[in-house]
Amino acid sequence: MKKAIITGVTGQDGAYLAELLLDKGYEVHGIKRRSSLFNTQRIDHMYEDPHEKHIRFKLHYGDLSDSTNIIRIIQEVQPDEIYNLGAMSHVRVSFDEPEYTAQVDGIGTLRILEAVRLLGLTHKTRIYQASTSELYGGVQGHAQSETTPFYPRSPYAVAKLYGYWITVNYREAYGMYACNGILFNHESPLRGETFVTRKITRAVARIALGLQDKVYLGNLDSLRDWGHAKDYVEAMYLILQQETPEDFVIATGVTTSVRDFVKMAFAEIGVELEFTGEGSDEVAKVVSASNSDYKVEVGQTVLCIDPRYYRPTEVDLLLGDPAKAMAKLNWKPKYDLKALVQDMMSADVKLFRRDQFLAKSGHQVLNYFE
Ligand code: NDP
Ligand code: GDR
Repeated sequence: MKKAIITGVTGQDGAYLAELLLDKGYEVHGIKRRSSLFNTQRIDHMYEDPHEKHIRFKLHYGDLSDSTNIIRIIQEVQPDEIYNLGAMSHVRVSFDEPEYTAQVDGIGTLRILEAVRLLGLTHKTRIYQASTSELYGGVQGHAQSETTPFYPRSPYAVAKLYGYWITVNYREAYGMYACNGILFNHESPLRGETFVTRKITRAVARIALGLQDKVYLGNLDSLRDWGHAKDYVEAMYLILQQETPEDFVIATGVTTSVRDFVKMAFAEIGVELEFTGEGSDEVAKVVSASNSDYKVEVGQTVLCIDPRYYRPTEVDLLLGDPAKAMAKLNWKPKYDLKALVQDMMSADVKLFRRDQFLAKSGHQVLNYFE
């Protein structure tokens, strides 16, 4: 039985990847951080009682800022594969926590590579590094591929740039099977609530159910190449199954503005919008609402701009060229953007119907909009 370690197992990708590897018959070891409240909601459905003898999904406490626990866990597990997905993954927040982000997203990657080397597992353990389209940052104007130069535009992207190159360096210096997946944005119903797509689908669902009036967003002009996380974890797995270790861009090849994503999410509840005004004065109002089950009125302002969500340096356009992955990995996404929006919207409407029910029954429900 193959053994895999996943750092960041409690995150969006960690949860989907754990599911995929368990389906493929792996023994999966997830590294989770200690938190004062449970942080395992995304993986609870896979939980196996650690008191039982033969379990295939095991959780270990650990943190990418602590080399000692990384070495101990890798020594104990002797993994065939490590997927390094753990990170402070929010671009905007990285401007507030730049040093921590460098420690975890940059040096954390070194800690994994060096642990494998020091433990003599160089020829046994394959390593996947979660690299990102944010590396391209300021490089604009054409589809970005494995040969496009990098120009990081945030502390997050700069930290990930170190992670990218140290992975390449350990591959070249020590012959390690270590690869970068340069993944463009990928989303799902499990996406963190403060990334823009999930923030939008949650807000639209809450607006539809009368739990909220409007949503505040930042830059509506930025363009992203959005795919579905389920498709992207499949690519991570494929990258570690090749004969020779290489880096791959994973993307859909289609880019869409935040504004158009908003329109698509509202269309899922039968609402058409009109955007007026410019810059921080832009607003979106309802021009038609065809589904009488939902509490949305014509003329209602459902979106305003809050400059708090602007970034000191923005990445205006991301558009990936996945030709290499399609040819060499035989990878192809199953979800297009419309199917992704539908999946996220139906999950969030279901989620907030539960909140609506709880609120009606006198229970307090979460009211956090960030
Ligand atoms: P999430 O933010 O959903 O998950 C991040 C995971 O990392 C969580 O499990 C989190 O734990 C964990 N983590 C955070 N800090 C530490 C730390 N100090 N030590 C150990 N674990 C830590 O991210 P995604 O699942 O969306 O992304 C997975 C990876 O892929 C990340 O590295 C991200 O930067 C990268 N990436 C993501 C893309 C995307 O569009 N989703 C695109 C390209 C790259 P906790 O749950 O406790 O917070
Ligand atoms: P990104 O994702 O920065 O691309 O990083 P995010 O969803 O946070 O932002 C995408 C774009 O939307 C604009 N935006 C807003 N963003 C947020 N979060 N909140 C808002 O209110 C808002 N309004 C507009 C942003 O300015 C930006 O242009 C994600 C993360 O998953 C990274 O870890 C990953 O590496 C990259 O994708 C690829």
